[in-house]
Amino acid sequence: MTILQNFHTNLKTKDPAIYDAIHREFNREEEGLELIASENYVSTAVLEAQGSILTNKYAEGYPSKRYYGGCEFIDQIENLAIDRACRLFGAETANVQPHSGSQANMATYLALLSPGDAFAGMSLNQGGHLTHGSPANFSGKLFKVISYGLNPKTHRLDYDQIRDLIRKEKPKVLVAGASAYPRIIDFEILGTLAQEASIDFVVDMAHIAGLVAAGLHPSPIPFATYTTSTTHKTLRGPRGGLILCRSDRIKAVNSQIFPGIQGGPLMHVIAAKAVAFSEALSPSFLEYQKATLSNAKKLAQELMEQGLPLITGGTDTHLMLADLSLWKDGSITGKEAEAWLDRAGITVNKNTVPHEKRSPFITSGIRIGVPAITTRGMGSEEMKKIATWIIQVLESKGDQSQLQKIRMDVKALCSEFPLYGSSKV
Ligand code: DSN
Repeated sequence: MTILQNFHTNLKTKDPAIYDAIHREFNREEEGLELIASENYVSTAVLEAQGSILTNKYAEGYPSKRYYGGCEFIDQIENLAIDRACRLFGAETANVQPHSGSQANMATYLALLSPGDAFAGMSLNQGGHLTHGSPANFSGKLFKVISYGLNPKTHRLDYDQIRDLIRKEKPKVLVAGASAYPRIIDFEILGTLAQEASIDFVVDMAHIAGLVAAGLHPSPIPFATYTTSTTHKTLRGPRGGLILCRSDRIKAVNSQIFPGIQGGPLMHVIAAKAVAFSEALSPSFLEYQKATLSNAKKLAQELMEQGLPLITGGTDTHLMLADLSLWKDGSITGKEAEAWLDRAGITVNKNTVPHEKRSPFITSGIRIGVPAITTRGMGSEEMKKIATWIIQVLESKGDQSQLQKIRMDVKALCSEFPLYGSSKV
């Protein structure tokens, strides 16, 4: 029996269309190389908790303060999730109810700012996130946004520039964190800048939360008013959000999550978060995060040795950003590279580069991350092969027969690292 058959015996007969789509997605995940930096594979224990009967329960409110009866076991689950999150990150307290990272960020902004107030955040096209002030997002619509970016020469965060911006523009909050930044973020310096200006400091550590939990990236917890995260990236839990803070700060953010922007918490997801936090507290999680970092370094080194320029010349984290505008004649776009790699069974996403000249729908870069392939157990040898395939795909310029051949090689490699111990559904 494979995991899908175990999980979906009823679904198969009751809703074959959905079963079939899940089955096909499982095969896609199993047979391809998942290099989207924000994705990962959860454990079967996380899957079981998230697929559990807890989805039946309404539990608006917080442990011991619910608006519905019958919450005694729900309270146990939420308290366990909070305790484990606090132990994992060394935080005083937590809100584990945000349905997503966006909602975690929204709750912290609303706890600290009124509509029209100003905050400073990293701009999306320099590696930030939509919720850090993009005009297309609630964060850019509700608040005045002061965007900071990277040093144009080094493509690294420029802390002097951020200090000057804070002094000049006087935002009420400094937001840090990134979706496509391959280097360590110095939360101590940023926290000091916020402190000097007597403003609050919010850190969205979604991408690096697993590395922070393992002690392999400096923690923002000692410096930030609120630290937000998703739970499904390097942290390898279910899709969802999380807020960590000091005990005297929790009330403001709790009331923004509920009743402010959410109703009933997703208790099946909170149970799955609790399971993932427990897994992240185990020694094997540290080994996993160490392997993630060494795979990222190896893949980056191989790509660069084979001629593909990376922004900042490498990585300190789980991801890297390839700059196609500097590769050969610069004519290949991120959009083309993403499509060709997809046809070869390698999933990445197109991404803007710091000096981007193309639109965000076309781009000149691709973002490449290793958390998912590291979860499968791949290591140094595999990174070498993957780098070579990426280069071959780019050199193929989309030639269908070459992409098909690489796809077969990718599939053969993936069959040596089966997901959930299953070789075929
Ligand atoms: N979509 C996520 C990412 O890929 O980085 C951010 O929310």
